[in-house]
Amino acid sequence: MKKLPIHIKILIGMIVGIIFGLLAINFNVSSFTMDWIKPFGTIFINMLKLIAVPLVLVSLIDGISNLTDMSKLSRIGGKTIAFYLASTVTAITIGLILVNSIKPGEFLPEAKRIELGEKYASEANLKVEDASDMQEAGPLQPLIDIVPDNFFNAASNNRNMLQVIFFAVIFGIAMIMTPTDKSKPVKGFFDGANAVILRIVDIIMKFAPYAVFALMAGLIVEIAGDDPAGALDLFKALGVYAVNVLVALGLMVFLFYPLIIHFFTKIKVKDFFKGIFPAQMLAFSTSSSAATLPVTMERVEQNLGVSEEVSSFVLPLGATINMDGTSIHQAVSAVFIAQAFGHDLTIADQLVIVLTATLSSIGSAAVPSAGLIMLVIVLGAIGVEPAGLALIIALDRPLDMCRTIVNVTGDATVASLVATTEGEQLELVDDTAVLVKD
Ligand code: DAS
Repeated sequence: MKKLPIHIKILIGMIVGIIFGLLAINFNVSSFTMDWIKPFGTIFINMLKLIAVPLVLVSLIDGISNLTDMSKLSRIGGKTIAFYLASTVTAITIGLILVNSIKPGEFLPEAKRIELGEKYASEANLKVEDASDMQEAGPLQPLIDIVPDNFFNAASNNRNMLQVIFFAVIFGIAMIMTPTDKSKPVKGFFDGANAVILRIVDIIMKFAPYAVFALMAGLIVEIAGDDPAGALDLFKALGVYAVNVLVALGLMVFLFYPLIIHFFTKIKVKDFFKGIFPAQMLAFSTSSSAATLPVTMERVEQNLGVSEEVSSFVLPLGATINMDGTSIHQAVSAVFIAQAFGHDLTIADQLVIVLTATLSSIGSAAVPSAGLIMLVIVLGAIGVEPAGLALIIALDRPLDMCRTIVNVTGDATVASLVATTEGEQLELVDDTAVLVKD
């Protein structure tokens, strides 16, 4: 087991968990499963919730404070960030349209959805807004709620993640504006803290195969009740959910990005895909935009003709703050979990998902399963208990491999677009891009 790649281990954990759950129902040991197995899955989810706030804080502060070259930032930074935000909001919108039309969560029987919703809501320590607060809330209350009045309060509850993000953005920008001799030690601290936090994420994810086993066994027992055939409802709902995510990811890679390349750059779509294919494959196998970044940069410069000046700014920034695939996964997963818990989402909730999935994809670190951890933000923001992660954790790794391809392809698309707006004439001469300045 030691030598197997993590995603194979997680797959084994999922299969063994399903078998264990079905056998538990058959041999009437469901309560043993709920009392002695499922808690290990709950502990894993609590560890993910534990690391979410520190991860957002250090990865956003570190990412923003890397934008030190304000002069370069002003020339190409503005349009780079505008293109990144536009592609992320497009991705989330595609995801939301699909998940609200297909409704994967409603493949679970209604009675089960209501039961799950009540169970998880009662377990939730979500503070229930007092009705009077809601009455006082004016139209700009969501905006007021983003600004924390006490940082430690904000950091104390995953529901306040937007407040943590607000603080991180302000802190990062202030670091850029502070004279280097003063901000250097702070920058060093956050560089180090970021590395340590990512190491903690790495350690937590080593427990994933065992946690997925415990969570799947618990889910099977919870959803199938005393009839093993009831597990089919779970498999159906998870299958439709996975297809839903993959279709949205596919629309980005095979429709949205090619349209941008075709209509707004001088690169032929087939050359674009030939150029970045090795980076896409590395993204798939590593589930990490950061690990793929050196190859993404080399392919975008060598084969797409983007200058080193543009790629060395746009791509590292993109690997940190532009994760279109992750934002799709978060939007679809949040709505799927809400549906599975019988939690009706309003249009306002959907808009909150657009905002929080955009922000959490910005805050997501470019490492495996970072998007899963940041999903805690989106769930908390729409009042859905993050323990609902149990439903989708088993599929997270294979979906992470796919969504990281989209993250990397989106970065390469924006780099090509920025290069074109910088007047970089990209001509391919026998498969190598020749950079000709206009
Ligand atoms: N695997 C992350 C990345 O490197 C994205 C994610 O976890 O969603 O892009």
